[in-house]
Amino acid sequence: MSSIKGPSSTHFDGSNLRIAIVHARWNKSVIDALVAGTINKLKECGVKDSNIIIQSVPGSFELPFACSKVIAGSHVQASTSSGDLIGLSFGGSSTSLPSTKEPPIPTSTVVNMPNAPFDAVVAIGVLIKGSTMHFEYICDSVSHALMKIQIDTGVPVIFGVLTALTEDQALERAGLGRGSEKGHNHGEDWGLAAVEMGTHSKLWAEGMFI
Ligand code: DLZ
Repeated sequence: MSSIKGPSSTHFDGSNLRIAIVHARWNKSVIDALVAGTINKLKECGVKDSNIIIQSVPGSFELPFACSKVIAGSHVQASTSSGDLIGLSFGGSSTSLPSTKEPPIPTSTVVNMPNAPFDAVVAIGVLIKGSTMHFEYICDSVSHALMKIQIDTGVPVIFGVLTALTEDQALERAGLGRGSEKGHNHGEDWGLAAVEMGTHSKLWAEGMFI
């Protein structure tokens, strides 16, 4: 029997949106699939490659701080006079759980600073319940903090944090199920939600309620 869960479909044009993805690196295979699913949908909605900015942090607990800083930084970028400026490039994004790979070393490069702040941020993390209370504390604090950031900044923060009781649950929510049921990649929903909320937010800020 098909499920009634999930939002009904709509289409929003993301071609003039700038979106940040901030993801944790714990539980890498699941994270990678979710980030890929998010990017696929952003692109399908017309968001340009150059307008998708990806940053990573060690774990989900770091997501609220990172989202807050990334939003603030994009306002600084936007208010900086346009033209080529010296910026920092961080290379590839996803690493492993907790990564044994060296984090990318920022290198100084000439970049064209964009003149628009982020229209939405997608915060992606995968929390899998262990045998301690760690899971409960992180789930609770991260979800509250992400909600507070979007309300305080006025920039939509998409809640891309999976809170799974088992590894199998996490895999299925990224479309990687081990059994015959592969599940659905929730990253796709988050990409669509980012474009929808980014579009709404831009229009609502102008008093347009289409
Ligand atoms: C410590 C920890 C644990 C036990 N589990 C997870 C997890 O399942 N998913 C995740 O994203 N992060 C986990 N972390 C790391 C914390 O989020 C955080 O990075 C560290 O406590 C350092 O602040």
